[in-house]
Amino acid sequence: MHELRSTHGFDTGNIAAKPAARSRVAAVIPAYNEARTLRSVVSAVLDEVGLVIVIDDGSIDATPDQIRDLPVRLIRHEKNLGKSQSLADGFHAALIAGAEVVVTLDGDGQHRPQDIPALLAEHGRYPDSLIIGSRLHEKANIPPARYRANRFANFWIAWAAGYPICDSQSGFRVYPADLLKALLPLIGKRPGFVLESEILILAGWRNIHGRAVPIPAIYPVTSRPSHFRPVRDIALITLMVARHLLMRGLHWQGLIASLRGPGASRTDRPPVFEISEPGGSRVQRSD
Ligand SMILES: Nc1nc2c(ncn2[C@@H]2O[C@H](COP(=O)(O)OP(=O)(O)OP(=O)(O)O)[C@@H](O)[C@H]2O)c(=O)[nH]1
Ligand SMILES: [Mg+2]
Repeated sequence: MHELRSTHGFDTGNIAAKPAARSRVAAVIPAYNEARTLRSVVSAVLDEVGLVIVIDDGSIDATPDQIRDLPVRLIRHEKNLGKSQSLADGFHAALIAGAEVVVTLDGDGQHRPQDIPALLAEHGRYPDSLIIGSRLHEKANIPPARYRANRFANFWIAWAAGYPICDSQSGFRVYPADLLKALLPLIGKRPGFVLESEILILAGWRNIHGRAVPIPAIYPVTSRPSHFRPVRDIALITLMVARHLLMRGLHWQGLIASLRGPGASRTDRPPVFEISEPGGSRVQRSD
């Protein structure tokens, strides 16, 4: 890994113009061959947070060229290391820069930067929680195979974490810096998409639950093919979950807690999740 640009931090650029509440918020954006969408994503995120960190994960297209003139911190992996490692490097850079809050979102345009304020508002109400932009209530907009893979992952991760989880695979999240400082040293290097799932489990064991904020499920017909390889990536996540379950003697009480109440993952009855409306009121939704 090397840093292409290190001059951008919280104390430079247009940070002074940002509302104080957002000035210590960093966004971490992993990007692997996202030349088509990255510039518009990053430009919009710059309006929302104090520092933007982009990890170019060994892209072989023009991804880094798209943002060279923007005031972002750009980290480059010489070869592709996976989303987990990209996020981990971004988290470390954000913490070193003094971030108090870290937003993550994808570089492919599936997460709308204009939804960042809604996630940050939920963070403001629950500053110790992990906030998750949740998409699965929009089942009709999600390719069926991706929807099924997400529900499969939800079941196992909720079991291991010990509570019902709406959307365990969403990369649109808000992390309190203290949570990252506590968990990153425990996790180390992880392949594929494993890191985000493992954080949910380890946070759950500390009674830190993900709180869902509804966001649209965006799967444009013109988008590039997903990098997510359902068999390999779900297998890696399942192995990680199995390891944690075995370490905890299968954690049966976690299974019961994850199935309890409205968040049940039974397939004969659609799960109902407690999610926040923009005004802060709580409603029950089903997918
Ligand atoms: N898949 C993948 N994504 C990476 C990698 N490194 C960074 N990323 C970024 O991680 C984000 C998520 O990747 P996607 O392939 O879109 O995965 P996803 O959004 O979970 O899957 P879809 O819902 O099918 O789009 C994107 O911003 C990628 O550019 C990598 O090695 N593999
Ligand atoms: Mg995507």
